[in-house]
Amino acid sequence: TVEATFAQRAAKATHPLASYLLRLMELKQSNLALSADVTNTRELLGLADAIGPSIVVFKTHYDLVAGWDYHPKTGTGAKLGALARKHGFLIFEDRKFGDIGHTVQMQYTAGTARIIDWAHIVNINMIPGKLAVKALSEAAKHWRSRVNYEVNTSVTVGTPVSDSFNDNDDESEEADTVGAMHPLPSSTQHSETSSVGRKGSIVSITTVTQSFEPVDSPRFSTTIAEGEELVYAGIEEPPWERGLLILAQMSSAGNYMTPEYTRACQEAARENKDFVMGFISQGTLNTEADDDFISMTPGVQLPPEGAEEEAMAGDGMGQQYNTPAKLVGDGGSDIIIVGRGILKAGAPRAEAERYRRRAWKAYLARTGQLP
Ligand code: UP6
Repeated sequence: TVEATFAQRAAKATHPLASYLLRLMELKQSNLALSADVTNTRELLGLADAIGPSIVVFKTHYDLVAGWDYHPKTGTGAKLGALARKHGFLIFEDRKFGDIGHTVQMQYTAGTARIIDWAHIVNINMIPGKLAVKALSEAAKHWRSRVNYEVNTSVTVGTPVSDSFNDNDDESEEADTVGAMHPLPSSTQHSETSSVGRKGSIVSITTVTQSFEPVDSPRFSTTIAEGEELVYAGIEEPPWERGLLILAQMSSAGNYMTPEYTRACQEAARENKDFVMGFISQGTLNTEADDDFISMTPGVQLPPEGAEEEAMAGDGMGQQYNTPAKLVGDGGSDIIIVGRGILKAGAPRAEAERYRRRAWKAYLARTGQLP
């Protein structure tokens, strides 16, 4: 798969969310994920809006964000969802689940955060064993059937959205679940109708383009330098599916993930193909003929503009950095995950574009698309 283009892989991918993501990558010419490690919601949403055009995945650690609003319809998850639809990216909560199956199921679907409602993608540490993967997969299946049910029963073409949802904020799970993805409209919201196909049936649903207070975090209001065109083009909304990444290799020095452990992760992925869309790894883990998993790689930094592209130093706390050329080009990784390389830059937007261009070029070179 390292030589296949994202478009070719999208066409034959069996996981709907993986297929969507690969198409999104081709369309936006981006294999960049932003690791949005900021500590308040204002900065988080400001980042999603400012960097959204350059990325295909927005990675969160919701538990380090102060003031995360847990409201299913108007909270931080729902707002991120609106920005994801606006710019075309998927939300990846880097929760690194790591407990027994029953517990991770509950952590994924319940509690205050209700991660499954707003995160398209989550990931898991394989330490507890393969059955934890199965447990998350079951939870996602259940969630999806509930969403299907909700969409089929409560939303029909032409029905004003405001009538379709329960506004009384009760504890009803169904109302909350759909509400998270289709926030209640306010007078400033505008709605449109689109078609979504699932399980072979086309259901017309009314989507709401949510508007909320403008996010004008001064830190991320930098404009793109002249000549740096954004490449975003429109794409339909993502399928109502959830996906899992298995944490198979880490970027940190001295981590305990042995080759044997990584092989076990590959096995678990192959056994749960309908839910596992890929890996967090330091390169491609597609080692068998049938494998077509997406690899996302953290531990990425570029030297300053103009400097030779070579390995960067770590952060003094174990993190090790490599360049897009090494990870995507030589290692066969698909998506680079960048946090501080972009967040700490003087002009984060322009810096995100620089990472996007470099990672995309490494992909083009790998797949023989450079002249
Ligand atoms: N991350 C790693 N290495 C891994 C797995 N995950 O760094 O093996 C995550 C971190 C952080 C991000 O939790 O959110 O990727 C890297 O951020 P940085 O680019 O600022 O180092």
